Amino acid sequence: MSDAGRCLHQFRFSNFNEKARWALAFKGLDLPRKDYLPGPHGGQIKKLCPESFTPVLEWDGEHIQGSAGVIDHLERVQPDPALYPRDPAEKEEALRIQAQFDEKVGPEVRRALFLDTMSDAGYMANLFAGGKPWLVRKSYGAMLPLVRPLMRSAMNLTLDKQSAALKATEEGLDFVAERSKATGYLVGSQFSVADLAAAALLSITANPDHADMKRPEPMSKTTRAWMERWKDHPGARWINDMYAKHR
Ligand SMILES: N[C@@H](CCC(=O)N[C@@H](CS)C(=O)NCC(=O)O)C(=O)O
Repeated sequence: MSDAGRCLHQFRFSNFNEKARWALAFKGLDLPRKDYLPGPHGGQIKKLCPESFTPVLEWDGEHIQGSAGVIDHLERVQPDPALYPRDPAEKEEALRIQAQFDEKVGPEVRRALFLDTMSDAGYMANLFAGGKPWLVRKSYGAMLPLVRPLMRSAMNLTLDKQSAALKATEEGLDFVAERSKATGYLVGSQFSVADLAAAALLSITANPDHADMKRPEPMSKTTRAWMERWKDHPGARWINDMYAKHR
């Protein structure tokens, strides 16, 4: 199959973009990626799609915005290997779990992370602009004080939301630890969209050993403290297990 006219428009460091990357990899699709920097990305993405958010899958002239839409598209164009369970009741349950993580846990864990760590401009620039030339990384780091207010409003980053965000993160980790006890998976006895969504969106608590999500070393002080907070949670161990087996 030709990959011409197909690519992933993405942020390098992002749990929702990681969800789309994982789905592509699971389907054996190694598409080119176009990296955007949070802040300047808005106008560029809006030239492709109605909203400013990533991921956006470009597929033969179509632009599919949002991780769930990307997965749904991939299930149609490349059904094997499947991410949707064959059994209709299991499929419904897996999609329900995906929606719960997309709507609630994913944004909350991201909010908790950035509230704790976004003060480290140099480290943030490294995460987002990692693949860019040195000068771009340096200028992006210098620009971050200007970008931060945009990030604050896009992700609703205010300190009064911190404890709810931490609580939702912990509940997400508790949920996966509990639900996976019987079979290792969240629905039935096989890896599905539910596991992929939960593990990708929570991956920012676990520092999985994968080039797309592993934090650059040395970690900033706040990032190290964030990792320490979750490292012994059984949910974090489940995420690393899903990465080892399926990513
Ligand atoms: N529901 C969407 C959420 C995507 C999302 O929140 N993307 C963030 C990055 S993690 C983004 O691009 N934010 C910038 C913006 O909204 O302009 C999905 O599942 O993809």
